[in-house]
Amino acid sequence: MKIVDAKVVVCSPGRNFATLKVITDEGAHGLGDATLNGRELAVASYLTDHVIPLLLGRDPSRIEDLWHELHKGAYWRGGPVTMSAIGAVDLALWDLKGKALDTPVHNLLGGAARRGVTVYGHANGTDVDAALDAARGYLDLGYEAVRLQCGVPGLDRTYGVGRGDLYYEPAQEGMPLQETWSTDAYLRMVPELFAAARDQLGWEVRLLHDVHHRLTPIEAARLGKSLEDYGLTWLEDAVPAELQEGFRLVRQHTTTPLAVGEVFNRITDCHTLITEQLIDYIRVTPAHIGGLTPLLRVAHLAELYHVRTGCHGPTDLSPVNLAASAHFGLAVHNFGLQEYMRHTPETDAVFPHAYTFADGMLHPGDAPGLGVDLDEDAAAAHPYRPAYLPVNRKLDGTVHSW
Ligand code: EZ4
Ligand code: CO
Repeated sequence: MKIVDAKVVVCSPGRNFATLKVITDEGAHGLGDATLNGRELAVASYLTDHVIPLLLGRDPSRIEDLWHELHKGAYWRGGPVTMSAIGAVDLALWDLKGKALDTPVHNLLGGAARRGVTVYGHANGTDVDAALDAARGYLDLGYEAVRLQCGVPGLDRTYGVGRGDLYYEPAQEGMPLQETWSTDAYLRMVPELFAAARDQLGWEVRLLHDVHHRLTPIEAARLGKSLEDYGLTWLEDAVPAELQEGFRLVRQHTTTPLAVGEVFNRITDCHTLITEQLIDYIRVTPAHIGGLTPLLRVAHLAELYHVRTGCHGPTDLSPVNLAASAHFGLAVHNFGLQEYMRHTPETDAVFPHAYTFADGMLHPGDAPGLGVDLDEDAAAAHPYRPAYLPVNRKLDGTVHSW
């Protein structure tokens, strides 16, 4: 089998997605997700201008070898653009291998290790009552776990608070929006949210919260301590993790479980976090860590250190990435929990897929490969539209992490 053609399709069925399609001489095709929110065209160019020419004529069954060639062969290793491009190739090759062997990718990864992939939904609202109403909506849909986010009194908008429906989308068309931030107001709000949640929702539901990289280690330690009585499943991205040692300070002070990793793109971004047991869940995701090949390596390292997986699963990655996460989550022993934000009907129409949701779980289905297709005619009806994540500033105007 040989790769005879490949292309990148960029489309915007409600939001932008970049998809790599690799075609073989036997007429099969594999799909990879190349989406990097707000930098879609950079990954598309990396693939079209620099990677696709290298793939033509190559044997797509040699996934491990091609991965290392793309990673080491460029000399310039790592970074979100490079690793998203390599990740798209890797996913397309796993998809092709499954199709060539007429078996779902989870079978190639060791086979099903559980009934399904337990997921959490995003419940949010402008205030505590609205967030808890949204959480009840998820429980009615069968979810066992929900992430709770709510507005911060005194701030116009904050991360994680959408438009009150199932479809949260932080990227906005045009130039980036400016949002504002107050750590003090935020730290007052979160414990009130979770006290009310346990009071009104009870203790059966698993609860999570995403700090979105906005605290320092000592602030995160204080937040973690203040949430201990509410039994969170995890506190996410408590601090930016470029400094992995920063998590030592958080860990020393709180038993609230910690999760991080959605912006990581290499195993070296998390090896200290894992080997020092500074976290409980590693949230790297197939498309951004460089594909299923390195994701498996991270998971196997994590298993030794009692760290479970919790792949990032936002709607700003396509159904191709979600399917890859579902196959991985079904098969890997130390799977923890999967983020699941529902894609819009327009997105689902462009990416018909075999995975299904029922009773709080995703199942990848048993279609060969990843089980996702790309309807190119439907995609062509939704051309790329520039859109960016917001920029965040403290009340005095200083730029802060968004
Ligand atoms: O803000 O994927 O846990 N989920 C998240 C996401 C991220 C977006 C950024 O593109 O933090 O909502
Ligand atoms: Co997050």
